Amino acid sequence: MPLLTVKTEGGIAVVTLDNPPVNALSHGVRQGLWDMVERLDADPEVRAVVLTCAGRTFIAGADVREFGKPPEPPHLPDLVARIEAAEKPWVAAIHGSALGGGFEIALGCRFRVALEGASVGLPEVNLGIIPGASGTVRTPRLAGVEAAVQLVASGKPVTAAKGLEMGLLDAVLSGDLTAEATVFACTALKTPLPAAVSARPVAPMSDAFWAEARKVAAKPGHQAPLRALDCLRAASERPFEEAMAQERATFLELRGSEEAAALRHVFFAERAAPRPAALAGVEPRPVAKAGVIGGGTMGAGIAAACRAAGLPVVLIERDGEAVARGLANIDRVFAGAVKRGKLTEAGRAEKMAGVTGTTDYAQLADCDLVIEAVFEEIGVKRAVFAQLAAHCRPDAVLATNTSYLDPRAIAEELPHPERFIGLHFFSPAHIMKLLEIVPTSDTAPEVLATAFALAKRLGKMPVRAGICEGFIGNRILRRYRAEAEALVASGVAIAEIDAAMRGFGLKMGPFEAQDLGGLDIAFLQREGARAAGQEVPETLGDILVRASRKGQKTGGGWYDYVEGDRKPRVSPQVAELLAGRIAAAREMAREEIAEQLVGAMAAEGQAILDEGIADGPAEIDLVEIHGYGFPRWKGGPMHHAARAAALRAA
Ligand code: T1G
Repeated sequence: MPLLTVKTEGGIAVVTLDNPPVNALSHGVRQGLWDMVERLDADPEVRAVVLTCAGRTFIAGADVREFGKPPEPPHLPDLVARIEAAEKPWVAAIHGSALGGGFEIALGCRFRVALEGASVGLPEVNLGIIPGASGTVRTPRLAGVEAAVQLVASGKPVTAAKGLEMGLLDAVLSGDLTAEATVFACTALKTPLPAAVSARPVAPMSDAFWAEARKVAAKPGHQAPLRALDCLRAASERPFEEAMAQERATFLELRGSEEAAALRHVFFAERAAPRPAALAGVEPRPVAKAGVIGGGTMGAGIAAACRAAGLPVVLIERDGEAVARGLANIDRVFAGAVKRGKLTEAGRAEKMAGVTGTTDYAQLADCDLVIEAVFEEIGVKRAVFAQLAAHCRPDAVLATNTSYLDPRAIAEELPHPERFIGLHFFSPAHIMKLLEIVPTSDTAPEVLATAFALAKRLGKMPVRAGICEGFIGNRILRRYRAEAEALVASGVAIAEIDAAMRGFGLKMGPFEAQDLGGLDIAFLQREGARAAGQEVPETLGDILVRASRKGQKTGGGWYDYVEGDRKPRVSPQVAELLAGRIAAAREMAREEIAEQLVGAMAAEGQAILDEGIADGPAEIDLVEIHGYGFPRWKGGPMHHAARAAALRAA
């Protein structure tokens, strides 16, 4: 198949680009488009050109796989300029998404029309770069600075309807896109053409506007959004060519940055993880109805996630009161969605109508999948699975949402153990993207495939984890906290450690995070292990919990809090309690603190890999990014540690 084909009728040339899967702008595509402009300009029969794409989408952008290589001409900015300078006006006819370089090609066209449901965007900051082919320069000239800032700095695409409202598009069409775009082109030829986008004026904005935009866009250690704002400002205050030069220089500089390498790593990891090679050709079991056992925070979140994905849900609780509480917990999730404008009241009612709350396990008889999310106690969980064994179909997938217990112990007496699997959701389960999928040696491949298919349906990022204490994420978390405590013991200030991790890009440091979540959960686990005869050394956290410092909920943990205020304050009582365990105060550079803690995470990750608990370093990175707030633009602890090692070696 040629990359580009053309068909001319009634003076309108329809050019179709076909470069699966997403019509990315590879070298061949750029050259093909360039040649096409020349050819159609020279064709006396052609009066206007409609550019369409085959397959699922318009051009999704530059070819990310070519980013590591030196750029080859024709360069994209030149191609966009060439299209804009064509004698015959081009109309971009967009379906699917016009993203990055794809939208920039559209900016070079004289008109942009899109099919209903399409989207347009400049997502480059998500890859640690900025638009590199006039996105920061032409967008403000097309739609004004505010619209351009919204599009470029957030990296979030907008729908066609919104794009029309913002002035990014000339029309939203429905029906047959090519036919409608051809009609649009014919009509457009009847009136004088609008100026090329590069020739349009742009109104500069105030200092206050830019200060606010920077505040909104800033993320520690993530330079692309702010550099994009610099370019947008230049574009609104300086001549076109100067702004283009600044954009190009910034683009090339960022393309080689650590941040861009990290975000490319995450881009490909996120696309590979949902489709593990081991499951190629394995058909998942169909899931049309789900059961959830337990209506607490976790169970309700899981039930809401299933329901939001369109599955009818049966919620089981132990008595009528608990059923009512569980249903209220689920409803609260949908009420929150209504408040945020994501759901209508009618939608909320429809979602809740699809949830059956009951104490009767017999109601699970027609469920294809049941997820247990009851109290983390082996006896309680085993009793639930005995009920499931009695009432569920033998081919129904039965899952436990344990975070620390050994799934094998939970399912010890379960008939048909091939249908059993661990599904470790993260709280709040309707929001957090990570899903650790924990098969046992008995789990059937199609049951594993069903878990991956469920993750996709729920919009989760699935990562297979082997069985060990804490699976992947919580095992690394434990090591990270232990390392942070070791730093405290060595004399580094608690607040310095938290500040260092915030500076690295986490929302919270390790101690602030424990104060928010409560220190008692991990404490009780350690106590449980001690009671079972394991040797677990006394941690600093244990000392605090024994002094009733369990975190914000008790007015203090690693820090003190005053009522009604979540701001952590350095605690003299903590200093006193830990005095005997802490060396003399010492200074440590924040960057060094962060490197040491991330290094510890990566070392634990390596042990996890060596034991076969995770399939690869990229999967570990996804666990940290989607479950624990690790900054995407650092690529995850494994990527970060590997890059740091490579830089030291260089
Ligand atoms: N380059 C190369 N491969 C890409 C690609 C790209 N830009 N986008 C997607 N793929 C591959 C992807 O790896 C997967 O491959 C397959 O396509 C399907 O993707 C100069 C600097 C378009 C909304 O950031 O957002 O333009 O795994 O599973 O759910 O300013 O892909 O099948 O082998 O995601 O239907 C800016 C990124 C680039 C767009 C489709 N563009 N892509 O979603 O499929 S920078 C982007 C997407 C740039 C200029 C610059 C989505 C999608 P495989 P998928 P999907």
